[in-house]
Amino acid sequence: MVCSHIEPDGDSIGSQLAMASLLEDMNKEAVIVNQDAVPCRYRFLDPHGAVGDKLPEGFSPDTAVVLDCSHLSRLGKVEDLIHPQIMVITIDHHHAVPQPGDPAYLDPKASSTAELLVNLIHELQMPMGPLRAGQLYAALFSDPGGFRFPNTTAKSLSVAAELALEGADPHVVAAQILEQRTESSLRLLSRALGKLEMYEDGRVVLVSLADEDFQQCGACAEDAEGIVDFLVTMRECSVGLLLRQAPEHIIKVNIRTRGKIKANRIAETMGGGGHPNADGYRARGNVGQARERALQEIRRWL
Ligand SMILES: [Mn+2]
Repeated sequence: MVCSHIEPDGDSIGSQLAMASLLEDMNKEAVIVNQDAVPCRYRFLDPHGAVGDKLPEGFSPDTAVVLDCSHLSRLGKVEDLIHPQIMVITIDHHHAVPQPGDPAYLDPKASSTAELLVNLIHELQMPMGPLRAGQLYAALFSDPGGFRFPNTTAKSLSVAAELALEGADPHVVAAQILEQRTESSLRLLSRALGKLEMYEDGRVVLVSLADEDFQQCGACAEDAEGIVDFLVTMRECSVGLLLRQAPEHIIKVNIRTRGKIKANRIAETMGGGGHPNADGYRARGNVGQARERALQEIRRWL
């Protein structure tokens, strides 16, 4: 089984699809399992619905390939499928915690998990092929925010060029990932921009969205994607924060940062921890409490 973190992103989905097809080419039966569904913007990568949320009846994996996931707890419910007798292969570009005694391929200097998979394909002397090239290109493109974040490196761009030569279409991938907004997501963005809160002379820009904001825009949770990225484009801003009410007194906090301040440093102390520029965590309580705690933590790092 090939699994990745809760709320999977482009690097998760693209890398998982490429890994599963690689395993199949090696005559291994591979199933992709994630707790959460493929976000709309990455569904073009999985037209046949290969990414599932449970194992098929009678399928008992002997190996779990865990991609782009810094800790098994980040698998959510999928962690329960990993019995002690299952070998866990960890492949990640975060500071991941591998299972003791099990194989791992970790490189925190790599731009993305996809970049590591390209290296692995070379090492195994397996063919790339246009399908895998497209999946891996999408992952490689999306993790550094469309080649904008600091993890955009000469190496990742040269891997991107290689994947384009192998048949990935950069224009199609960018258009699918960045230019497929729904009306409801635009309405939600407009509502969010109407609720801007500035702190620390604009170095922190915050928006909190309640259930009624989503309802009145006809928006779903996924429509909030990209709002926090928009906040951090303001000239003075170092930290963009989006607080979203979720059921059961949970507030989902999304953080984007730029400059010296690191989103994962802020998120780590609150139980998150992942990307240096884009991270998140879940807080208990109401929006006011979540806002205060987040601002308190951010002021330590500003
Ligand atoms: Mn990643």
